Amino acid sequence: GRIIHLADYRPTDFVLERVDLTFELDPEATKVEARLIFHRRDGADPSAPLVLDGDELDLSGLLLDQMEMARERYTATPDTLVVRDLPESSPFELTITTIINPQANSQLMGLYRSSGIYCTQCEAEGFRRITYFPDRPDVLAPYTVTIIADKAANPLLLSNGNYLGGGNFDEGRHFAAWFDPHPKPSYLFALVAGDLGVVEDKFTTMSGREVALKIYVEHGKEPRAAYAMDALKRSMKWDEEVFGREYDLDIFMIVAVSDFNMGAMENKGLNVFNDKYVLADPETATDADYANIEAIIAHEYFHNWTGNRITCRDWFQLCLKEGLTVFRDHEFSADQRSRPVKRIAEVRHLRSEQFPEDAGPLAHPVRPDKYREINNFYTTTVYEKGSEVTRMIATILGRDLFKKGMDLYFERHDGEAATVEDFVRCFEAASGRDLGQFSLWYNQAGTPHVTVTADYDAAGKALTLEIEQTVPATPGQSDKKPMHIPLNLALVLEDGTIAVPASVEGAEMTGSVLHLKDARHTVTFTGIPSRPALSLNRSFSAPIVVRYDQKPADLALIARHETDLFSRWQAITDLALPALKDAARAARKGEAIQLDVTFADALLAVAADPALEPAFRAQALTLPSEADIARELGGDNDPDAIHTGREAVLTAIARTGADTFGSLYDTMTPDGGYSPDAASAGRRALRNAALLYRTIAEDTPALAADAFARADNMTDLAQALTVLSHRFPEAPETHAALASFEARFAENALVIDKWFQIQATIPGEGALARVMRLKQDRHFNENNPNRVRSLVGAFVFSNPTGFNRADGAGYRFLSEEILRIDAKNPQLAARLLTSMRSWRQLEAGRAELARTALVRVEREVLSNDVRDIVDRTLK
Ligand code: BAL
Ligand code: ZN
Repeated sequence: GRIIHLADYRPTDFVLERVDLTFELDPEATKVEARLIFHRRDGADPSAPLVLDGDELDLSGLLLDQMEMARERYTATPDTLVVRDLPESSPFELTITTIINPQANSQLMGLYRSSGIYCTQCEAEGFRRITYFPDRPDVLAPYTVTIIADKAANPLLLSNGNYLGGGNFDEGRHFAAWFDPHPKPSYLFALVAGDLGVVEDKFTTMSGREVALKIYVEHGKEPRAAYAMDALKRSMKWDEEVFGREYDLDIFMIVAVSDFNMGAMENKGLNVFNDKYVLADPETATDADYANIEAIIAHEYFHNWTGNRITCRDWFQLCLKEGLTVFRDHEFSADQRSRPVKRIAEVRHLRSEQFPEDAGPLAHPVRPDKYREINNFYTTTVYEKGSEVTRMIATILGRDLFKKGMDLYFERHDGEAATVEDFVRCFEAASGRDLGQFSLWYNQAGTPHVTVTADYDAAGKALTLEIEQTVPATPGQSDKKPMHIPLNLALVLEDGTIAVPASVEGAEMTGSVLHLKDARHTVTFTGIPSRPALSLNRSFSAPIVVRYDQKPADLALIARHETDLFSRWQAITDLALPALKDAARAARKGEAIQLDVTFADALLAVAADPALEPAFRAQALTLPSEADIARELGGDNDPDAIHTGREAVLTAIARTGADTFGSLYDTMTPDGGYSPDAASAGRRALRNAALLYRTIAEDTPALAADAFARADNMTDLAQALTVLSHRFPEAPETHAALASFEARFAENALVIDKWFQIQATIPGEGALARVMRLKQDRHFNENNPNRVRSLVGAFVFSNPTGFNRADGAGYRFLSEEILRIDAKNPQLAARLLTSMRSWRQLEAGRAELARTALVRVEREVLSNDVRDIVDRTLK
């Protein structure tokens, strides 16, 4: 595959006016007739040919204005159709016929079959697997779609927009026609056909229009779509109230399918979802599943404005829709749940997924300037860091000006394919601020490091901070410029109050936000009565790494008194990390660890504080992961030592806090039946954290086995099974629990995925053999992405000791999996291979074995997707 550059962007020579598609569905030979009306763009070369994209296509007919085209006027290959001698200015109609095979489409891109259902996935470049087309996001047109199919097998025929009508044909066939009046790019096209159950509801928009809501799921699963429907209605209401955005068609449909590469897809009026993010009931879904469903339903719905009404000019602008829409779904969840707890979860996710990406060989800017395979840029950098960049605009401008800028964006660009520059200009216009330097966040990769030293002058009652920012070198970018970093901070005095400085010099400050714009700042706060503790990057105002050598007593003060709850959690984390790093170093040398008393006291004080919400206390008790510790250690990492050290710290806390955990386990019991709301989920999370610590202290499976037997919901059941199997993999209680879980949920693939995932993440040497055995299990299906991610994905991404075996067998296993999966589903294979992104941080022996496995993939790989990842990972 060749490399595509942002700088090479040119508009098309031809403007697409209308699209009229007819599908005659057949599992192995679907006939697609595309009637496309074009005219040559004003000013375009009058002799330029029309060049259309294809992918594995076979042209079976081509008409120009209903007339057969002369053979010498066009050239068709599987991946392109070039048509010459077209009219200079008048519109013309091309009719293109292709025959495609949905049943054989194992890539799950374009039109494919999932459990007997026809469905499509077109983002980013799947439409070109259906017909020849200008398959790029800046080509927008209204679509009419007619679907013809066997009625008994496919009573349901769906596409984008509003339903026009339908009827019966001969031989048991029928048809349905749909019209989408909103001009859209091809990546938002969708078609679904088959036999599905439906859950129906209605929503009345703020201007009083009634919208029919339909969620389609496999027959019998309708009750499990109720929560998704509720989340959808809350999303629609929230977008009206918070962003002033109203829905714009007569119908909004969601279809759940079981074979899907992504989480979900925002096709206009017809979202297609991975069923994992639709189906939930207390018996089969965890609290985390409910939260994910709520967030993803909202995310895809919010795309209707940020992505669909305003789309992207080209794929380099992907963050324009994704970063912004993640920001919107984060805000939605924060409003529906607990804002600080949500923020903590977001930051944990960003640090564990995006920070390693930004610090490794796959680092790229939020708005990349080149790509070889666009599928590989649906990354946590584009999504989550993109969201943080949007959040920083809101922080810098303040709520009102941010809203004014968003309104201007909708007003200026509705119906257009826009760029990041267009977006930023709206906030500049709304605020009168220059966001030129700020825009570096879109173009410079790498996580900025901000180093702070503090000096308190007691006589002058002044605090001076030396603040230095550096942005690490990343692939293709060695010299970085200083960024505009909005650093929210508080000076916490000994009595727990927050100091209000008389003056601030050395950097601009708005409210509690310090604006860092230079490589170095010397900032002086006056009127500070005593030496304060420094609470930096409150609410995680910027996606940076802060380096400040804070005394443990100061961190404990912040953990107790900060008004910003995120910062209280951060202080606990800052106490935990040195302890965990020391423990890893000690474990590597075979030494015992000494638990830091300040850390243990601060942690247990938070855990026991009834004034704090349970979900927050549970977050505090969830120590940084082994991957977090590895990242902090920075290199020469031994995953076994990190694991052993962390276990030692957990054990010390479990013993010190035995009373606290005992009483939490007894008191955080449910009041009444299961409810997925955030407060109830928080109590379960805290009780389940206590279960873990109690089990560690007691070192027997009894309590977890009891919890497993008593659980009346999947959250508690899955946690009990995790504690049992991760702590006592060979205990009879564990074997019994795994067997009973499997027997009880054998018919529910999504629950069996949890069973795979729990077993795939059992730490230690036995993991690889266990995973290989589970691959032979009757429930495993190598063609289903959810199954592969639950078993192979969980092992390579979330089992640091099992995967990083010192003998390299984990890496060899991954290389074989990649090569086999790649032959069927390159996107899935490429995604799995990103688990190797931090291989250079491993100690020398493992790093060499990892490199050898990567070289093998590089030598034997077939797809552009995997080749792109492996080449960059090795570079
Ligand atoms: N556009 C791909 C799926 C999503 O981000 O919503
Ligand atoms: Zn999205």
